[in-house]
Amino acid sequence: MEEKKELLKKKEKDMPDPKDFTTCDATIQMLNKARRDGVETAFERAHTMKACPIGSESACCKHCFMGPCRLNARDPYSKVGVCGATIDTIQARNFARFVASGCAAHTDHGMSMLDLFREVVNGHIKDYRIKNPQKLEAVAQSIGIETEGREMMDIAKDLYSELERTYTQVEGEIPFAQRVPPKTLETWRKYGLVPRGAMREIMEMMHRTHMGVDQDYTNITKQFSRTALADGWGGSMVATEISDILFGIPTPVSIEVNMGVLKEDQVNIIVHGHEPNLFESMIESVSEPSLVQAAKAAGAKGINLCGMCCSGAEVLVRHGIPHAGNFMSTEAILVTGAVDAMCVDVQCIKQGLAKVADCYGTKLITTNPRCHIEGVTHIEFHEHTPKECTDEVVIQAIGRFKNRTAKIEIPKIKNAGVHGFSHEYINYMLGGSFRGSYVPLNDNIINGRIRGVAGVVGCTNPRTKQDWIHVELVKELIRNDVLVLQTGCSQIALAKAGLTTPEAAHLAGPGLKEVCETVGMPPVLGIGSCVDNSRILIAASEMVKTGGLGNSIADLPVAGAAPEYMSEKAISIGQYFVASGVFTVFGVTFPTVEGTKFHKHLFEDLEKMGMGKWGFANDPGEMARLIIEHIDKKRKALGIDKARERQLMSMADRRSLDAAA
Ligand code: NFS
Ligand code: SF4
Repeated sequence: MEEKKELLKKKEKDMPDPKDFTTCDATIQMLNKARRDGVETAFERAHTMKACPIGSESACCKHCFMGPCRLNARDPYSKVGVCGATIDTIQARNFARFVASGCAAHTDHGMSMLDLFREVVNGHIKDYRIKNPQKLEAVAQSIGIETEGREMMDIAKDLYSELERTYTQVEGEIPFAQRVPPKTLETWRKYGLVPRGAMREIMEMMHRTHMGVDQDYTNITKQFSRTALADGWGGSMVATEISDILFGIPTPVSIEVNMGVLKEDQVNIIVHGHEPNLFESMIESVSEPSLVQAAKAAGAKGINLCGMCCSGAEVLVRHGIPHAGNFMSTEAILVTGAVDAMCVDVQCIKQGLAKVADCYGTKLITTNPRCHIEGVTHIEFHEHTPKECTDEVVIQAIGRFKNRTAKIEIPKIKNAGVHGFSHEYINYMLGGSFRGSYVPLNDNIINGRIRGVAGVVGCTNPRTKQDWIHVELVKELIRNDVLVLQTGCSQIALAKAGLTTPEAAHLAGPGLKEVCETVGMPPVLGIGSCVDNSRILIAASEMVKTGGLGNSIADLPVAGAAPEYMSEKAISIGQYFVASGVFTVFGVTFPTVEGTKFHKHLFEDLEKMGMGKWGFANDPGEMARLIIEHIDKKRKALGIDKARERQLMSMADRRSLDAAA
């Protein structure tokens, strides 16, 4: 016993200060409280759990039972697996399975949205409806469905059966391939990358990575590119478009972010996960008069609903619901003791939440048949009767409020910001309602005020200081006149840092600052959840279509980054951006051995084939340098580098004039 206590004390002594784990002040405050309360989080576990060096470089294979086989990452060609698989085969197969899993997560989510749409269209579900008929028509038209003079429901039925092909189609190209700029599509066709249905691509990917099938890393790369494209231009894009049709297109709203959105005197409910239908129903339940009354009867001033992670990012842009924090704050927020219920659906739900929730008496509730957690209450969400589940969650939350015993400490930190820049809104914002177009954006890129565009997205990861790389990278990019688009947990990191306000324009370089001030927009545009990365693909296609910036996505002065990623979904997203023509930089770790043929294939060869390429850096300054260098290279190839030089020159002139005055 004594020995164990000693050990515990020692462990605590060796533990870094929470300030070394995160730059999020609210999370730091809660991690300090967690230590006092004897509660452990993923930050401490990441510190004590050393990442396996062989696994982290993808130098091992357990695809059959002659193995597992471990190769030598320091001397990768000195050994092969029992079956003879080389380091390149092993890495490519592992990478392919990350993509397959990530793609499966997004497409299964997208297919759930489509299931919901079908049932709404068939009239079997009355709790949801088509909220945005204009969007329905626009999406239908974009894939060649006749809309002129037709009933909305007829168009909707056709749209459903067309979009179902995104998942189930055995042969031929997915519907949204029609949105891809022709030259980009030509490249895909040349290498056989245009996806059929996602189910088929994922199945073939799993088959080809089975022991003894595809053993040429270049051929495996083709199939995982195709699988990833079935995510970005398929499953994810359908999820976004159907959500817009059913729940409305996001437009900029001012919202509050951070743990300070919790209210001590109210019943606090957090929704954490990915599927908007659960959240939409929860919004209904918390405003149900009888439940509000019940909350008041229990002594609460009301019911306070907040989001976290992607669920949060998605409703934040649609309804302006406050957002309590990103992935690495989900355990920490329970330490406040103020969360009465945390309701989760799928993806990025740490099992560790169960123990923390238990310590503070928070009701943790799973709702999706795909995601149960051992020992956690499950209240299944049925989309035909959605409120049965969400009303019950509210009732449980009220019960917990009434019997609160945990000591409550809510960090008094809230950050305001503007979010919800859908591709449609960017169009409108820049061109106005009569002449909505991407011409002003392209013009400002061509004349050099905006140097280029970067998508900074993705998770937070306890193997690096939470939020730090996101924030430093984005600051450096906007300082250099790069307009930043954001989704997912990254968007929340920047919101907490105050960069999603129009006032943040003063942190931008002179050109970007001028554009932001003219339009009244922040230099950092929050777009939504991770499936909403598909909005960035559409924006990129629009930029190509608008003209003046080349013929394919690969010609654009744009780049992407997921500086603190942790999930397989991020790998799938990264690969669909790369295959679409975007230079994409990841941080934290990269699952390849440097110097191998496969590594070179991802980091160099794909670009020569007309696609984008991967990059890696751990330092935000270095990451920014890679991105800016790439943007400048593309500007030069487009012949618009001179415009920027002139623009910078005129700034210098202006400054010398100022000095003279
Ligand atoms: Ni994206 Fe969303 Fe966050 Fe990462 Fe997880 S919540 S889908 S995977 S951790 S950004
Ligand atoms: Fe080893 Fe080959 Fe089996 Fe992989 S497939 S575990 S490399 S024998």
